[in-house]
Amino acid sequence: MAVERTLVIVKPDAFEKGATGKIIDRFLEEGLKLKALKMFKFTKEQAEGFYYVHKERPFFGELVEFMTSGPVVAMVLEGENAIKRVREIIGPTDSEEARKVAPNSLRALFGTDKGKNAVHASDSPESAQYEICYIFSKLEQF
Ligand code: 3AN
Repeated sequence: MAVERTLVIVKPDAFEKGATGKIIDRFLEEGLKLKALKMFKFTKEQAEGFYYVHKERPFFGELVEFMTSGPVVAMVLEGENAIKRVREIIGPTDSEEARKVAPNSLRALFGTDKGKNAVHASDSPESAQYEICYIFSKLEQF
């Protein structure tokens, strides 16, 4: 299995709840290594660029509005099979479903519904590469 890097964002809802530390700690406890970390607030244009693959989806406007509603904390995590492992740790997109099928997942613990779901994580090697380069410069990655 290959060592991979993936991008995670603590979304504005989880940041506002004060869950950032618990979320980072969960990834570290699961054996992932922290390779980059920063806090910022997306502008509308930056959020639209980050989520460009979803621009035709009906919820795109809502998604951009939510992601620009407050500060976020982004990080790069590294480990064996990290992209799939991190997706398992965060759980299904809809936090209500996550509470039924994966009650210990981060979206079950800290999210509300499909939109306000606490955590973003890259879903493929291609999206991980795009998202890491979008948020972090080479100098900010270890
Ligand atoms: P995931 O983040 O689990 O890969 P996607 O790719 O289906 O989920 O959706 C991207 C993001 O768009 C999700 N993280 C979620 O915040 C938001 N989203 C998905 N479906 C909806 C929806 N029906 N209403 C509002 N926001 C949604």
